[in-house]
Amino acid sequence: MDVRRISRRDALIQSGGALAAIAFFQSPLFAWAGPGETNVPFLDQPPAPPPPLAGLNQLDWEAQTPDSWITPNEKFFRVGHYGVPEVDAAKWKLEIFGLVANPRSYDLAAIKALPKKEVVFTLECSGNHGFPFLPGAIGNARWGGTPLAAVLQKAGRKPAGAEVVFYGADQGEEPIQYIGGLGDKMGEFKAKSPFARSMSWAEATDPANLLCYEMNGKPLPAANGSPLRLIAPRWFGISNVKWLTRIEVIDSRFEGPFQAQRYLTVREVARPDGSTVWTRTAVGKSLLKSVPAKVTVQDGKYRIYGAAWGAPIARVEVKVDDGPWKPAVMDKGAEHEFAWKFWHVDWPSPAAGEHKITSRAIDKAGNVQPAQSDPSIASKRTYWEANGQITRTIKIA
Ligand SMILES: Nc1nc2c(c(=O)[nH]1)N[C@H]1C(S)=C(S)[C@@H](COP(=O)(O)O)O[C@H]1N2
Ligand SMILES: [Mo]
Repeated sequence: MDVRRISRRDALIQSGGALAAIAFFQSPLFAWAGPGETNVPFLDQPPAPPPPLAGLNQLDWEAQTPDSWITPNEKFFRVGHYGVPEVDAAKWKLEIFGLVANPRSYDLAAIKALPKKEVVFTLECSGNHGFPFLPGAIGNARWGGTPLAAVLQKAGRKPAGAEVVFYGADQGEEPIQYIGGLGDKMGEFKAKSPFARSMSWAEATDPANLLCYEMNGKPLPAANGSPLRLIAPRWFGISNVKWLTRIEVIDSRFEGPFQAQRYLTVREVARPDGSTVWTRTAVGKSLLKSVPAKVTVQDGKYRIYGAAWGAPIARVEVKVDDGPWKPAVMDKGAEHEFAWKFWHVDWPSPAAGEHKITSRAIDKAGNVQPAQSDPSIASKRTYWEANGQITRTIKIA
């Protein structure tokens, strides 16, 4: 049996002996702090989020342990723009309609009767690290459901069908601006709007996408979208529509508020002549990213642990203060395309005093996670898509 492919908990059950468990726990394959290692807390602790965001249930990077590669359901972050809607699973239906040859609706039993597939995927909110109070809107789970592509193909796209819209059961009031008529002033009214996001037909039929009803082997929790959500492993959290009730195929781009209004990245981009031009682009696909998660000490020897995700990760490098970039040891996750990778670097004997620790991920295409000074980050005037390199500060006694 290949021990690298089973979780520590499985190993404990299968080994059935405390000695084996201890040996396993100390194995270098399971980094992220074994017994004897003590946390050295970062000096730059995040401030508390504003009250409306208090229920986010953020990941605490410094509390991660050897078991933390999978985030337990009760520790998984939660974002719901309109709160958690009440959905009665017994009456719930998923409707597939619009520009399809065979519109139909599924109840939960019909969805569960379809072929089952699982994916380990690290879901990150596109606002993560965009604010000082939001460093933990991320988690890694084993999601279970049925491939979306087969359901869409069975519905059959009509020739004019271009875009697939995913509607949640949750809705809220969104402002609509209008001009009443020639010479009239601008006005605004509020309109009920369901949470919705879209993808092109090609993106929606990506074999990675799941109609998901299970999270880490348990029924999907209400806060995470039960009875059914979209899991779209190449995308930021926002596209992973929860409480899914309707899928509509339309002939033009979808312009709902979470697609075309609220989730835009605005940049002030420098032009060669010294002027700037303001751009707006949609937030959607995940971006290459890493963080230094925690520092530990054991017998005077320090170690930096972290994670990397958002693109196919090739390697991670770590820099202390203005020193050289040093390669990290990749510990866990390599075999899971869409899951975060855990890594560590030894920091044998740091000098006493304050230090800055920065990590950067490099993907398989050779792209490097941008520095904060990189134009893609420095020109940003909104907080989404904050995938710039992250620096943490620590004091060594
Ligand atoms: N229906 C619906 N789906 C939604 C949202 C929402 O408000 N309503 N929020 C999105 C955002 S912004 C994120 S980050 C993820 C969070 O998923 P989680 O709550 O399971 O962590 O759900 C996404 N799906
Ligand atoms: Mo999000």
